[in-house]
Amino acid sequence: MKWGFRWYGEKGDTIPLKYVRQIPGINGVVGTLLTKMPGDVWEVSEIQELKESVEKGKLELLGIESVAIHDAIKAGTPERDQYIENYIQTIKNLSQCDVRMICYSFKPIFGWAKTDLFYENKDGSFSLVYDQAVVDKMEPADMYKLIHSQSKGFSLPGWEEERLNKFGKLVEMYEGVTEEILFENLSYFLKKIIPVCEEMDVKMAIHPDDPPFELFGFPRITKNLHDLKKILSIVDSPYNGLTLCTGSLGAEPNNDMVEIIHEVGDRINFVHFRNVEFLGERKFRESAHLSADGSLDMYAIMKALVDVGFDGVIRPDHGRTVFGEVAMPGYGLYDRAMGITYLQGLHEAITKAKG
Ligand SMILES: [Mn+2]
Repeated sequence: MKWGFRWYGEKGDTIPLKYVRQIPGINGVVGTLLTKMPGDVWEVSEIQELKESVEKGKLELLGIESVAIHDAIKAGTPERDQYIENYIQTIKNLSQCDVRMICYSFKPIFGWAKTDLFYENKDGSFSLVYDQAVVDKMEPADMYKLIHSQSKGFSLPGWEEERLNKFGKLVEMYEGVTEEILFENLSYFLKKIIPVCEEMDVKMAIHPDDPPFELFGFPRITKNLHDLKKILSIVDSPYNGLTLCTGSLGAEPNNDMVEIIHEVGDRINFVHFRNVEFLGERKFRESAHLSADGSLDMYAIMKALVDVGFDGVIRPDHGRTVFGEVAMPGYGLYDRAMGITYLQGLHEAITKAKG
């Protein structure tokens, strides 16, 4: 198992690698190329540059989060084949640079959504919050305005200005794309790329919906155990795998994280560890990682991962904004560093108790 940290690159992150390196037990980072648009080929020289910058910081590049999927592939338009070819080339180029894991998602229009990026907790720290009652009063495009008005100047992944400018076109593109069609389009994509992943030894890890329930009526196919099993059955290969994001799936109380891990544990290629506190019906707060601060039993989740023999990349997910830090909401240094240390404590105790 490798302990990682999400990192947006020297230009894109507020946190220098030398600080990430000081987190006890850390192995590396999960990186990205922020300059790349969905559908672009990631050139070997560009990947190599990212890898070298990580290695110069005495850390390992543990994977990519994310290589985004072009909307033509998700919507299933005739241009998709060209973009799938590009994706295949990126897989080959990553393999050439010895990068072995790609996190991605297959969500139309919205990658993730929250309604408050700086909700003040009782202790004076700040959390991301989702509240369906707020969403119900909004039009989809308002979500961009809300996120931008609260992002404090940070460019948030999935909420880039150019996507808002294209919003009307995007909605048009997905007209008539039901959950069934979206799933078929994912099947089409996976059947083309997984054989290449097998040959190149690059594991795919699809990220679940955040939140894991319907949003503005757009189709969502990565919400629960049923969906995940369906996706895994498209191509029965360890290279067609999952990102287990506890805070995404766990935001729906009916998603039993321990059950999910026991059912699909052998196909989990990447873990995002995060806790959420249920504040009401479809209303939750991204709490500190500690079980006592949220609604998820982090001990039980970690134990399930140990029990199924998880051996991939694991990282803390969104943290709160604490200690007066100025950072991208969810991606400050301090709370994620406290989170990973807590998770390592759970992991050590569980593995030692097993003997
Ligand atoms: Mn996640």
